[in-house]
Amino acid sequence: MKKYKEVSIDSTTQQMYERAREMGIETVWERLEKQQPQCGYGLLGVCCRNCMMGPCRINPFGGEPRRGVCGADADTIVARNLLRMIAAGAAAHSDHGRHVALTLLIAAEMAEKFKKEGKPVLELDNMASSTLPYQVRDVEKLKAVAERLGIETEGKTIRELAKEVAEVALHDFGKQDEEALAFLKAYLNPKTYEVFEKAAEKAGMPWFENGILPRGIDREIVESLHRTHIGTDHDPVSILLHGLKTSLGDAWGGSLIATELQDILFGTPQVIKAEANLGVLKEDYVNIVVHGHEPVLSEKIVEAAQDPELIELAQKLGAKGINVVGMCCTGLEVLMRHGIPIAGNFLQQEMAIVTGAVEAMVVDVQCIMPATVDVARCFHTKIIDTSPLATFPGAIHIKFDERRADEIAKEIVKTAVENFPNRSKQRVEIPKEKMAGYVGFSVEAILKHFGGSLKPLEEAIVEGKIKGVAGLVGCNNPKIKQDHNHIKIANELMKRDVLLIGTGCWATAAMKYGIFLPEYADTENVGPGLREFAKEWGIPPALNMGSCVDCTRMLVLADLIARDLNVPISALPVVGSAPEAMTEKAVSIGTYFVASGITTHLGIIPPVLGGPKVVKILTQDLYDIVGAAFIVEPDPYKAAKLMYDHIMKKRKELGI
Ligand code: SF4
Ligand code: MSK
Repeated sequence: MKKYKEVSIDSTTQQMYERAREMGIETVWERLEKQQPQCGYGLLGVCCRNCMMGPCRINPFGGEPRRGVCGADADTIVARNLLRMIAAGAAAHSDHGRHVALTLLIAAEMAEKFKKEGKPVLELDNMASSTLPYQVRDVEKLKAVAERLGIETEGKTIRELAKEVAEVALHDFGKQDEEALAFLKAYLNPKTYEVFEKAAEKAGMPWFENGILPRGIDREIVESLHRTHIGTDHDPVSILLHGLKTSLGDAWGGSLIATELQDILFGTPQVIKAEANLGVLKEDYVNIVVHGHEPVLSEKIVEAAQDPELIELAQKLGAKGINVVGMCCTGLEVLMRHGIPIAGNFLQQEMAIVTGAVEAMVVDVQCIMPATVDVARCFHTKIIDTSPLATFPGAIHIKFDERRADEIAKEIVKTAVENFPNRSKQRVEIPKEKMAGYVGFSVEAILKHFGGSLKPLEEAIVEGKIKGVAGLVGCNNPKIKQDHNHIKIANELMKRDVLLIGTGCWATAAMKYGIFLPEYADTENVGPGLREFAKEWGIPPALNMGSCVDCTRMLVLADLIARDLNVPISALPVVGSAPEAMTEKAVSIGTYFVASGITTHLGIIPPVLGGPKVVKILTQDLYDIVGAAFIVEPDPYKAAKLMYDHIMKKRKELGI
């Protein structure tokens, strides 16, 4: 068993981990320990289960067997496995995006139907009617997205525009022509577009029509499965090129659609102060943790928790009120838009339950451990699963339907409230620590803050006050002490005057340690140039840009800078990092960062080391193909140095 200080640098996690051990509750760290030693073939990526002649394993030391039963060698197997990881990650993000597009469409169609039924026309045309489960909260953004997509906006109602935008988005999922995605074409600067177009030719594979430009979001994911079927694609170069293409379908397709359409439906984030860490749970309140990824659900839970009848019920049952807090990315969505506090990142999901103070953990999709149900059994906590595509044995199933969103959200909140009397007061222990921070740095909020353009930021970069920008993303992974690498890399980069932007569990980690407070710029962890810039503009030295799908906000920001400088994204002094990566989605994000021209560091070694050609392509050859590549370095200090060196190299190339 691990000592509490070994599992996390977060004192709240340490406290709850100790508590779980005292209570004999198994957590992620014990389960990881029971898995030791983990399979060496799996870690190197040289195990294949793609057909029933296998499973096959390649001897990583050069002896026999050198090939699988079909003849596939280590590089083919490693590349295929990696492509399947990218495809799964892209599928998760993109299915999320599809869900949001369908929600926008459903809302627009309901408005049309209600209008025909004689309900107030103006409200419905503006999609502002409270009879609709989902409204258009950001009309300006809807118009801006429509204009980018080339949709005529003059003389159209909001309802008509919403419908058209949703239809263009949905078309990008299933279209069958060879053209690049409509969203990609609408958002990407021509110089980067050209890089995508020519990438395959540069890699010696001119038969890739239109290079690595994704044609259909679903199509690239399906093709990934096809290519990796036994007896299909065996060249690591073509397999990985398709990996880039699939990930770009995620970046400039599925994830981008998720972010942009969520902003339309729920509002574009603006700068707001909020709090993070387990200390946001309240002893006297009904605590509801929303966990997962899709704000289509969590937005409605936040609304339902404000229902006077439900608050009254909570009070009748002895609570002071209802406290909704977030976990993982759905938490970040409501944090960014409403300042709803976030209780923690990936490795704190079990810890939140161990407080004994959670009435319900309401889950949707992705990054939710099935073990939450087992931990919840030790307390009164109810796990409520809500997505038709994610069912947890032992949980309560209240499946969500957008058409009846309000009714279902109220049912979920009521279930939580009615569980309050089952809480055992003696078994409650909520860690005290929480930290404030400023969040809500959407691209629009950043532009607004800088007076309508990115010039101040660009000038600071050119002057050298800021050396460059690093996009930090991704998960926790119990193989690394929770948050340790997130914070070390962040500090090492900020010390070198690198401005940070970030999302996902990295962003929650950063917030927990005060990095999103403007006064953090006064600490020794921030260099003089970045300090001066942050103080001049009244911003923290690191900006929270949202959830995992909001990594696209970082791409859009990089793209705007690239446009202003008339260069492809790959020319910018910009780097990415996923210090504690865990999910297949993180693999897709890392790949699309690189494919888009942003050299990206991974702090966890992905299962590729068994394929020397694959390693060379990923860490070297991609520089010639897309102008960026992967840096793999588990040591956070060395990693930060390598990332900084890359930024300085790019500065030199730009002549600044
Ligand atoms: Fe083995 Fe080839 Fe089948 Fe993979 S595809 S399991 S390497 S025979
Ligand atoms: S929640 S993908 S653990 S960042 Fe998006 Fe966190 Fe990684 Fe899930």
